[in-house]
Formats: sequence, structure tokens, C-alpha cells
Amino acid sequence: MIITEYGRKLGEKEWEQCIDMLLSSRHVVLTTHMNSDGDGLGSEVALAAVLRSLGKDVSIVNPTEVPSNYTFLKEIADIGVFDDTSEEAIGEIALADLVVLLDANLRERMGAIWNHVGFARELGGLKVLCIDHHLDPEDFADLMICETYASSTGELIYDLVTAIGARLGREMITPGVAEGLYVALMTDTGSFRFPKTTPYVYRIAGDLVEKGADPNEIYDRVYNSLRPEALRLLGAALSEIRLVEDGAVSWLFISQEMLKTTGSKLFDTDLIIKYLLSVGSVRIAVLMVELPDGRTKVSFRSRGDIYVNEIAKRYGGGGHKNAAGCLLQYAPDKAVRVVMDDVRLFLNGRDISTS
Ligand SMILES: [Mn+2]
Repeated sequence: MIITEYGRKLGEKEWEQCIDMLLSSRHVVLTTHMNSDGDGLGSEVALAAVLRSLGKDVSIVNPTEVPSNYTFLKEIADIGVFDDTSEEAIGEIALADLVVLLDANLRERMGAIWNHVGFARELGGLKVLCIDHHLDPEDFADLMICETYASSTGELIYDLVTAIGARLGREMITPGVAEGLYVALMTDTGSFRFPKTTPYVYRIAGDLVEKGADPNEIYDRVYNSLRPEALRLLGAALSEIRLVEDGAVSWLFISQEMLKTTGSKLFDTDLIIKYLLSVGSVRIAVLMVELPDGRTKVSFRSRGDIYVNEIAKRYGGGGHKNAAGCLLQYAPDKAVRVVMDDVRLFLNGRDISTS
């Protein structure tokens, strides 16, 4: 179990071990975290297309369904995305000699898929590789590339694919690969605005556009493809946003009832969090969503040097400095009380690790 955290752009040498693992495998399964996003999905289809062009058998098996605004990615690499309840998906994992987790660094982020992966790994013959950019990796894979400097997992996959191309002496970035990676970069940088949008990220984006990614079309497909139900949810949610702590904290609770009334789905809530941070005075934004099983999904966002992943960590979650999340076992009332108490203490510079 090796965790690499170089903290800077990886050179060809540093990708070597990762490339060896990929090149020596025959049947690869790619997966990403629950409630997949553009970074995880875009990285998956890009890496899948590259590995396929090298003659590998590649499947994508995800723990939760693909949000409707990303289903166009399925066509890019001509690869099906299964959910973990299908026999076919479980069969794919049983056949695999390498499972690659993208855009997550904790086992539990794979949901039920880890049960199958962990089991197959214990039987022997299955290796696990993790490529990610979140803080606080858990040591569970054979090799973990965990680089928090990266704007996105897509940025790391770009470097990996470039290193593969250098080793094999051929161009690996087809228009499909470029499109997947562009989706990953665009979504995780908030359309090239977030703090980790370095000059290098713009250079990669330029290269991807040169190699066939269409920024206008991709933006339209990802952001202007809302279902009417999502718009109804947005309307209902905006009017419920609360500002507390003199406007330094914004929060919102979305109940199952609100999802039902508006006809929206869990993944429709993803578009709401940015509005919580759209008020200039807000330092910490908290979005809580009641899940069908009664648990509460919490997403944190922050401005500047506020490490909201520290709050998420208390509840077994994690993420980035300015974007993190966790799952609470508590029912809504208690979840709101507990989380908002923590946020208040945290904002005021108190140590919450012992509270
Ligand atoms: Mn990401």
C-alpha cells in the first residue's frame, strides 16, 4: 500500500508505477464516488477510452446512477455505466484484475461496490489503484496517487495519459478523451474560477480544446440541461436559504418532502449549493439534504482559509479545504442542530475535535 502525495505536478518517473499497473492489467474496472459528478465521470470515460485503445477490457461500474446532464458522456467512450445492483456489474468486478477508484480516497465512497472489490481482492489477483485530489486519504489500495494541489482528478488523468503517450510514443488524447477531461476540469473548477485554477489548468484546457473538446457545447450540455423539476426545486430551495452569524454562514435544509413536491431527484440538489455561497458576506455555506433512509447528507463550502473538511471529518467525511461533505446518521432535526452548532464554533476559531 503506497500513498504518493508529492504536492506538485508529477513527472513521468512518478507516474511509472501507476502506468505499469495499468499496462500489465487485462480487465480493468473503473469506478468513482457515490453521487458521481463531472470530474469522476469525465475522468472515467477519458481513462476508459485510453485503456481501450491499448487493447484492455474496460468497464465502468458506479455506485449510483449518472445524473441526467452527464449521460452524454456514456456515448463518448461507448461504455455502459452500470449500477452495483446489476448482476452484470458484479460479474465485471469478479473478472477484473485491476479496479481504479477515481475522484475519491475513502472505501466507503464506493458504496456497496467496495464489498465486491474487497472480497475479490482478498481472494487474490485483484489490485486496486486510486487516483484522487481530496485531503486525508485512507490507506486501502495497492497504489494511491493523492495530489491535493490538483484542481480535479481530470487534471491528474491528463498528466497520466500524457505520460502513457510519452512512454508509448503515441498521441493518446482523441476527441473523446479530450471531451471527458474537459468536462472533469470545467466542473471541478466551477468553469475555471475556483482557487486551484492555475495557469497550468488553462493550458491543459487549451490543449483539450485543440484536441477536439468543444467548450460551448460541453457547457451547454452540462449546465443548460436542467429538467423542469430541478428548476422547481431551485425555486423552492432559494426561498428557504437562511443567513446567520451576521451573514457569515448560510444554510439550507432540503427535506424528502421538498424533493417529492417538486418531483426532483437527489442529484438535482447539486445545483443549489453555489447559491448558498453567492452572498458576499458568507464564509461558510451548509447544504443538508434528507435521504430516503432518514440519514442526512451534508455539503460544506467556504471562502478563503476555512478548512471545512475539518468539520466533515468529524462525521467520517472529508473533501477539500473549500468543499467537503459527510453523511450523518441523525434524523433531520438533530442533524441541523448538531451541524450548525459545530459550524458556529468552527467559524469562531474553536477546536471542535473534542466538543
Ligand atoms: Mn474532483
